[in-house]
Amino acid sequence: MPVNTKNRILPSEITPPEVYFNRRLFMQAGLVAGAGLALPAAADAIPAAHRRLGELRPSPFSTDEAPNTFEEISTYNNFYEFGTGKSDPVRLSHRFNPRPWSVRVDGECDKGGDITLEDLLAPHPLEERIYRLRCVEAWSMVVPWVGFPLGDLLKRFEPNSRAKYVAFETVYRPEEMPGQRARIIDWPYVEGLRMDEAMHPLTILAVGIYGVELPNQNGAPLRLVVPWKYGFKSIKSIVRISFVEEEPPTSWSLSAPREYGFYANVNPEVDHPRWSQARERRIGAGFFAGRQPTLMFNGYAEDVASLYAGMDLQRQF
Ligand SMILES: Nc1nc2c(c(=O)[nH]1)N[C@H]1C(S)=C(S)[C@@H](COP(=O)(O)O)O[C@H]1N2
Ligand SMILES: [Mo]
Repeated sequence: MPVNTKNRILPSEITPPEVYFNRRLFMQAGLVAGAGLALPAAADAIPAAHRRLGELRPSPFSTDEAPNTFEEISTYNNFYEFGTGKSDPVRLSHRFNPRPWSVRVDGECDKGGDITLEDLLAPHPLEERIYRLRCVEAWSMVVPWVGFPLGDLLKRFEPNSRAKYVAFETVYRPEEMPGQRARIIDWPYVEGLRMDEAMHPLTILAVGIYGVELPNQNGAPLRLVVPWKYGFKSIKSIVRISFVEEEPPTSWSLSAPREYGFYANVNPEVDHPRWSQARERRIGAGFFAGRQPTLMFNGYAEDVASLYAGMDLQRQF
């Protein structure tokens, strides 16, 4: 592993490599061959402070692309609650304490209420899902998430027939989240999905990366991951899930409606008003890798294109 003198990790802090059995098996089988110099170097360099999440089932939905390193995934973040710089979240999220945690579930459902993180997780076996994350800023990463399908959770609350959308809200704790003490956006961060998007088997709630609990900067203790949409839909540190009848407001379309729509499906054919979305820079790929083409629905078109049949994706972006 390349020596990084700034963030050197002591051998005693390193999670045993068997945690990362999946990726190692991929590598042994040559399934990530071709990644060449871009092979993640520090997959097993996970500080011991991050608790392991036990047995994980591998998912058939995983991409076979080489994951970014733990360090890349946990030091290059968008989490404006901790500041707008990519390195702000890792530097400024130490005071954030995601435990204990509970989530309020309300709106158009028969079994809403407050649920603790433990009760929320208990019935759901955790999986590893290796997904591309495509940020609207035209960079991407490959992240080995740990999570379970959001739809499995939503069903437990028995949404009624008026539940057409699901709205999500991030925690508001300005004393622990320095970015919230500035008016960067209207806090709390809010997001939403149409019901069929929320129930889609590719949509997950993540509680970890690389087999350990989510670092604060990645949205501890619970965040959404919607792999065919731009990264901003994947709302972090969720405290509220509401079933609603009308399309809910979302933070980015509230602050710049011309630039960010509700759907935010990854689409190389619809440019951002200020830049192209046709290509993306893979974080950590190195200078020689160049930019790679962005795929329609981030490569998940076969699975999700039917959700948008008949919609004009140039207008409903
Ligand atoms: N609450 C909240 N969630 C958020 C954001 C944010 O600023 N606040 N940023 C979004 C954006 S723009 C991206 S690209 C992803 C980044 O996730 P990562 O830092 O785990 O890679 O989180 C999304 N979720
Ligand atoms: Mo993003």
